[in-house]
Amino acid sequence: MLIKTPKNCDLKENHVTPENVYLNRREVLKGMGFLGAGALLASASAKVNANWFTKDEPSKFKTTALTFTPDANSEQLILTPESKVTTHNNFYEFGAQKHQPAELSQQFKVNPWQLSISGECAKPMTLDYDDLTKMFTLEERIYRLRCVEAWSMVVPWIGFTLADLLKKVLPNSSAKYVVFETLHDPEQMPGQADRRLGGGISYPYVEGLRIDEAMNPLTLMSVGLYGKTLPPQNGAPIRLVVPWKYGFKSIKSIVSIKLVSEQPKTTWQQLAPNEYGFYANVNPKHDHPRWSQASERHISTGGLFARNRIKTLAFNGYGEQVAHLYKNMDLHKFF
Ligand SMILES: Nc1nc2c(c(=O)[nH]1)N[C@H]1C(S)=C(S)[C@@H](COP(=O)(O)O)O[C@H]1N2
Ligand SMILES: [Mo]
Repeated sequence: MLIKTPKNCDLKENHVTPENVYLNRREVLKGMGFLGAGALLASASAKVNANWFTKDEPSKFKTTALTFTPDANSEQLILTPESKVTTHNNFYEFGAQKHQPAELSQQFKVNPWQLSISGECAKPMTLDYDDLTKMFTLEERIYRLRCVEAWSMVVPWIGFTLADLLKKVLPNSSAKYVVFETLHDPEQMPGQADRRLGGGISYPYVEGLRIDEAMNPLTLMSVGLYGKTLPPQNGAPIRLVVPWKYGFKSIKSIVSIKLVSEQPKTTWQQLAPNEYGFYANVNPKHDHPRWSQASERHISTGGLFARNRIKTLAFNGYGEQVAHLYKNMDLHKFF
């Protein structure tokens, strides 16, 4: 695998180690007598105690290894540690705080799964769970991910292009836009059952692309990251990744893809149309009404006290591949 990992010595232990591993390690040390009663009391939170006194760990979602072609063009990008990619998430269906999706999604059922591709096309179809990883040759794509909240990561996704998928259903000439929908299942997704936990969004989460954006070779349907199937918090079993747009376009846990003739109303645009546009192209020159988009906090190496402030790039650095899609458009009007 052609994956560049940051040097561990740059990072604080509790920064790079998933929390359950971190806590287990403490348990081992305690068992060996390295941590005395003082240490035990000092960190006595309910959660840690539960881990120490009962042997049953909260059962964790199981991912499986994938076979894929490594990213041949991995550039100079340093990957964000896997433990950050899978614990600092936006997935409001599992809670609107960054740590909640990883905590509240581990029982999420992804198999069986059905993804329908329908609408303005000659051959609509439905994929089941096995199709998602078996229908196409999987490839790795190392992409920058830029959230509209002005933080960013670098993630080694695995998947296939949306173009390859759409070609299978034979879109017709009325297919001008593509609409995506996330699963709606309040029993499994606590943020859909509790408006406060779910950040006040009305579900299902909906996103959309123009057909030429959807067909661009950068636009990825991702089924994995870091060599394995996606964990639920990152959008298992299949999610979109559009690297030149703000992260909210990259909709997770998709059950429906529909080819349509009209521009769809998308979740964030409907919630606050003056703050979140349909296009949502990363643009350092177009500020969010409540904050600047000129720079971003990069989540990678550097530990807790590093500033990690970097300049935001137009189209998140992918202008060469996508700027032509917006040639005659006013990017302040169509933000
Ligand atoms: N269904 C759904 N998809 C979603 C979101 C969400 O809340 N629900 N959040 C979006 C936002 S704001 C971002 S930044 C990315 C984050 O993806 P990651 O958690 O894998 O980094 O997912 C996007 N996809
Ligand atoms: Mo985001």
